[in-house]
Amino acid sequence: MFEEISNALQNARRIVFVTGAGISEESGIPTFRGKDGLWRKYDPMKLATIDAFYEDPKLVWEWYQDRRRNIISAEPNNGHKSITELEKLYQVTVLTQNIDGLHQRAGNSKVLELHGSIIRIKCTVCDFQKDFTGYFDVLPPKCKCDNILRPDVVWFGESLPQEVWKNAMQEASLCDVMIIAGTSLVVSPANTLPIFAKQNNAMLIEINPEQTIMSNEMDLSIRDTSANVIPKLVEFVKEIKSQ
Ligand code: BV8
Ligand code: ZN
Repeated sequence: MFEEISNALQNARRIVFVTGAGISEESGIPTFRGKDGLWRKYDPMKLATIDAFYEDPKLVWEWYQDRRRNIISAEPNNGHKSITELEKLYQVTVLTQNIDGLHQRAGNSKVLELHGSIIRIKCTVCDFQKDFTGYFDVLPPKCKCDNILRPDVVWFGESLPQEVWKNAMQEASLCDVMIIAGTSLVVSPANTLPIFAKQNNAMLIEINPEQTIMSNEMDLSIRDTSANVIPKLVEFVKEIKSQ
């Protein structure tokens, strides 16, 4: 599976993962575009906007409360966990579009959350924010300043947290190997990260059961799931590094 990139893996020092909903699919969290992406009859792309929130904050919160319940009860899978293993062999950074915190719960030590976190909540007005894994009885929940709270995620039309995005571009521009796992690469600017890596002549590896809009740019595309492939990558690297 990895023979054709063994030299790159042998000489690499810095590996960057770009991940999306697909890496959490095997933890029981629906993807956005997969067959189970729709929530009730709403298109996630429509609900994940500031307009939808101000139009009907109760509805949008019901959606996030549903996802929070699912995410808080989920467990990281072998895809997430084997990245922690890989940290023993390389300098690994994870650039994730996921808001579920499963990379961190799997022990991945360097994770940049490009689109925020569903676990963290913040006030729409004052600078109150905190991680919260509880359940809200009243929706939308109110801050002590009496304004409504929101999940600390990036909605469509909103800019990414600047510091996080700057660091992400940096990491992408300095990596030797970029592994793009479980993302359709439809959403920007996250989908530009492989271009930064290519500019640094990094090796691009795609792990996805399906073709994506950038499959032709990849040096290697593996049509299988992340929980199947990443553990095998760790075994392969241990093998070649022990020779
Ligand atoms: C911005 C947080 C500056 C919230 C998310 C028109 C054209 C081009 C771009 C735009 C446009 N109009 C607007 C834009 C910009 C827009 C955008 O990209 N829109 C897209 C839809 C066209 N981007 C933005 O708005 C960004 N901000 O640009 O700011 C700006 C500001 C003002 C005005 C203009 C510009 C903000 C984007 C962030 C939005 N927030 N999430 C929440 O989650 O509730 S995005 C959300 O959707 C996710 O975070 C993720 O990024 C995306 C879903 O994509 P994936 O994760 O890849 O999931 P998907 O289901 O698509 O694919 C899963 C893949 O996994 C599949 O390929 C599948 O085959 C594979 N898979 C399945 N199972 C497995 C697997 N792979 C491996 N193993 C498995 N087991
Ligand atoms: Zn407040």
